[in-house]
Amino acid sequence: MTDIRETRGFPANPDHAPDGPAAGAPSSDLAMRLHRDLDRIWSTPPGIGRLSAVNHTIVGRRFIVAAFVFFTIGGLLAMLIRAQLATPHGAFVGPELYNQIFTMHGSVMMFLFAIPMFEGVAIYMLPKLLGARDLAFPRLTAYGFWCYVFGGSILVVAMLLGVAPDGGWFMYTPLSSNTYSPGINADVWLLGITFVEISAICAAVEITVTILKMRAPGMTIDRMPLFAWYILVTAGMMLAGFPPLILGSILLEVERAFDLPFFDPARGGDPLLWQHLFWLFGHPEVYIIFLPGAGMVSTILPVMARREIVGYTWIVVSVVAVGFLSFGLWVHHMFTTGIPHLALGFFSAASTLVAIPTGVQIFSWLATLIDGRPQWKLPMLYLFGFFVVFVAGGLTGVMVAVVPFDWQVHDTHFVVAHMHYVLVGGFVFPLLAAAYYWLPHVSGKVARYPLGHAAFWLIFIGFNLTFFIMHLTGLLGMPRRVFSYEPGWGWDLPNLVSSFGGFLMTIGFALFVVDVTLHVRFGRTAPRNPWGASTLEWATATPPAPYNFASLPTVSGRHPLRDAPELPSDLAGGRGYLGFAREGRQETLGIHMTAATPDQVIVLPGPTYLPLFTALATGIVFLGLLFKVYWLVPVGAVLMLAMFMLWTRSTGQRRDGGPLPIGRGASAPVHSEAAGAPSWWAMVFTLVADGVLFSSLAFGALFLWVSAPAWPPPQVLDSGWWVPALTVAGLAVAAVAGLRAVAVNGSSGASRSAGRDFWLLLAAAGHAFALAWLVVLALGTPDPTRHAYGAATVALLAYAGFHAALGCVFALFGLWRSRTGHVSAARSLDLRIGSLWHGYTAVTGAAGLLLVAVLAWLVTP
Ligand code: HEM
Ligand SMILES: [Cu+2]
Repeated sequence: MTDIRETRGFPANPDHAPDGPAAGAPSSDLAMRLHRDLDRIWSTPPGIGRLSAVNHTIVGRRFIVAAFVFFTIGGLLAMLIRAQLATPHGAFVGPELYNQIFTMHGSVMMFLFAIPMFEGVAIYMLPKLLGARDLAFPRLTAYGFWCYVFGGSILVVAMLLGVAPDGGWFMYTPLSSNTYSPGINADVWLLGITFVEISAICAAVEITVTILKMRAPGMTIDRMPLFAWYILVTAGMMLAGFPPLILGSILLEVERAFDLPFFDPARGGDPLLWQHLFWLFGHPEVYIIFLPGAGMVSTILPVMARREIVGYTWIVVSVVAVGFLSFGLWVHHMFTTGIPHLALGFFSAASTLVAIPTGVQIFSWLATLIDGRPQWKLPMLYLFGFFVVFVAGGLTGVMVAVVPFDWQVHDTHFVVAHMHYVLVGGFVFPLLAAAYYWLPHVSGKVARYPLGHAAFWLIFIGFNLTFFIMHLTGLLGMPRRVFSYEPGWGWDLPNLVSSFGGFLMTIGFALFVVDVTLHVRFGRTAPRNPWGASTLEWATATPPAPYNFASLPTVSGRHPLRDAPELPSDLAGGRGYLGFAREGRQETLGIHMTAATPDQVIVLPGPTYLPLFTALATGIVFLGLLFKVYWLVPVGAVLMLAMFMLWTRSTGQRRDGGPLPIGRGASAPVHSEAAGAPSWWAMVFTLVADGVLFSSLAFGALFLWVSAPAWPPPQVLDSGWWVPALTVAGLAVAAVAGLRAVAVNGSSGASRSAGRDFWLLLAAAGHAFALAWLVVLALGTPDPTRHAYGAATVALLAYAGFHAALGCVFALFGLWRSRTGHVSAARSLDLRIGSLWHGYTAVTGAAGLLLVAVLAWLVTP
């Protein structure tokens, strides 16, 4: 309660706030003027200008709508599948088209619906839940959105042209290699999905930084809303889970385009490497989809049960545990590939183990319901659906974790049933609950007609009809991914029932769409906080203003709105932090990660077309690769780089500001003068993801050496020791020079700027020097198309080369920023970010070269 006593009585506008309303006016006028000023500063231009939107509320909504459109496309494809399988000898589509349909259904649902939908909800909700005005990197939000839409469009357009991917959503080699998939279909998948993954990585970095650095003052991590915990863990898993897939896709595309045989067993490659890389991503992926769903359950259920969640700490611990455990399970998708018995036993046991933390959450939810006073409102109904469906899916999950059982049902419709029970149960039902729970927030309205109930029963009954029966169809031996079957095998009736159920479910979803449309068009005005929730998103106006809060809250517990019911009006009255408009800048607060005290004013960029143009440039790169017009690739890449440079023109300051008043008698420096600025952390987390990519590559090289047939290679790289040594020396010089530049920049003295510029130039030179030697090494590598050894070596060298080249850019960028006055002793952010890159490049470069040397030594006869 203390926070609100502090809040009350604070002037809406501290005198020192530069262009706030004048002191002395009546307080409601002050508040009105504040809202007007903030509105002007934070608004997105109308008309065509909407393409320049970077605001999280707008872009989050766009993500959600786009993901729903893709869900509809995936759903229509599912209906085609069910129409085809409804009767034996179905005649809707032939085998080729059927392959495309189920591949696109799976890929669209996983990559273009589930992940972006969760990103959209997180992007829309997080700042509001945490008490901030936007995410850490609004332009990155928008860039991610465009990458997602463009990448997804490539897939959909390919489908309309009849060249959609057709190798299944997990694209196993050798089926997806050139020999068996000669057309463009597989390339569409590899490039389209990688394009979309860029947006996933952007979102993961930005979500992580936002949660760690931009919570409301006082919101220590043990006071964070559970949804933020789930999203934080999910984002961390994306940083570690997506890089293996991105790497795998790049390697497979390189194999397809340039014949480097990473996955070709005749030339030292191994198709199992693809399976490892894919499932290193793929298994965490199912938790990346489930955890946000569970986060929605943990948010909505206590409100519906009118009781605080039971076992907050237990839930947090189990979510973190799931995050870690899920990376040790991937091999359970490969039980039938002939792996050693010991590994079978280990991964089988580990797989049943995840049932424990998942069980902990289920019991917490049940305890909350039992001990609370649940109300049967619409979101609760969908939560009920979640419980039934998800628990059933969990049970069949334990069944398929048992190896002998899995051997029986592998690749049958039993697995299709299991997978949909967990995915639809774990994500779609919570999502529908969340839709009804948060719709009043998005639209400011409550529904007039009770269509949501009818939709629920249609979806729930339809779903179980479709998929419960499918367990049986699977046990009767019907394989998945077959387009037709013979009558009289006992599969006729169950398939017909499944298809009937599928159409029932579709009618349910259609009703949901109708309901939401009616709600938005004709709903009644919602009361503030209609469910009586205690989290901060309900402290905003509904629908929310683009700045969310006219001033920023302080929290002193897990239930800010319950502890201080007057908080919304206090914030709207400008009596929290930053309750003023300063120099027309979009400002929000950054906090110390653990102490949760304000430690910086984060200045955010406004609307701009640059994210859209950058995504278009990225699209040029991908289209160049897809259509094998390779000269387009560097053109697009240079354009991209130039755009990113333009982004930075409006970033940072050209003068030292010192501590700025932030209201409530406190002050903090602007982020470019703070030690732990969001962009510094963003670089750290980007490098974490990058490090996982490097480790996956190293794993791949060693895996091929250990397991692939046709080793050792006929020839090895014979470079002597001094070329690698010179390369590492160049990278080391760059890293040290980067550190020196930061140190000299922070010193006082006449030669400060000259010294800094010298070190930056030296860093660039070090990278260039290393890059030249890396090229020499690559040219000396035995023909990479002849054996996977050469291919792996070239891949390792290319990785180091790419980083050295960008290192050069970073160093020169630092120099440019220094010359344009963006760098001072107090403002060293650009140099420190560069220095992180230089250090990372030196470490991975040295490790990569060591691996190249070791590999050469190991395989020398
Ligand atoms: C809307 C209701 C849905 C229906 C009726 C449906 C139906 C099906 C069917 C019949 C298959 C098997 C195709 C075959 O093996 O021949 C399938 C595969 C699949 N579904 Fe769904 N599905 C639905 C929703 C979803 C959702 C929401 C997701 C994910 C979030 C999803 C993910 C997948 C995946 C990953 C596959 C495997 C594709 C492959 O074998 O490559 N489905 N679906
Ligand atoms: Cu798995």
